[in-house]
Amino acid sequence: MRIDVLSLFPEIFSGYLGQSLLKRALDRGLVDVRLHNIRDWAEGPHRSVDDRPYGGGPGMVLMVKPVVEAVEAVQAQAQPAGHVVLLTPRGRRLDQALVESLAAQPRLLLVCGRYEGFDERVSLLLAPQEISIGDYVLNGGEVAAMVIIDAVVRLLPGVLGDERSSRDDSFSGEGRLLECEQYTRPREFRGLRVPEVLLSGDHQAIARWRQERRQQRTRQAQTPSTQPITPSLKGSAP
Ligand code: 6GU
Repeated sequence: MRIDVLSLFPEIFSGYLGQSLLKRALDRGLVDVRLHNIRDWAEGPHRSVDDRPYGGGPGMVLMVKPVVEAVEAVQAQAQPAGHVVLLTPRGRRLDQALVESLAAQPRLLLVCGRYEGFDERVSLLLAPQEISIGDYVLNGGEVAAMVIIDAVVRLLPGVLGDERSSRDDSFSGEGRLLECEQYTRPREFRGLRVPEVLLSGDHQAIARWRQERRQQRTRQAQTPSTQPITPSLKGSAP
């Protein structure tokens, strides 16, 4: 997959892309991420990318010309054309189903806004998919684009060592249940013991227990409550 990122602050991405799973995926050629600075398509002595809104009001608006011309120039750099995504708080809320549909694209073009938003003609001309990562306002789309890159890349074939681990993730697959709790050594820490069933070697019983826990955790996450979603580990086994 190729991912083109268009931003006024492309440097924001390098640190994150240079670490861990994303770095490994890039090094192995499983994904090709290209960063582009929208300001490279700005004109005039000040290379302006934003201006005051017509009709007045606070803040600045991203200008249509540099954004649209940047997208067109970046599209022309490679085949096939990228699926254009505009990161904006007014977009469709990101969830795992949307991440899966993005991961099925051969190429993505992620356009990050800053300031009070894009000139509306960006949407009219590019007909992008508009995506938000939640109901709160960020200073720009860069962190949202990184969220998308992170969530998409781990679904690409070969990125995770074990293909089962993304299938079993929270929100994935049948019913989109949360993951169940997990434990590793030691068997007991500060009086908290690993549930006995996980030590039993009875694979059917373990699978049954895990499925029950996934269902229970999902139900509890959907119910507003201050209760912990982990059962008490003190005392006897469940
Ligand atoms: Cl994609 N952009 C901005 N600026 N704020 C957001 C967002 C995106 N998603 C949630 N809040």
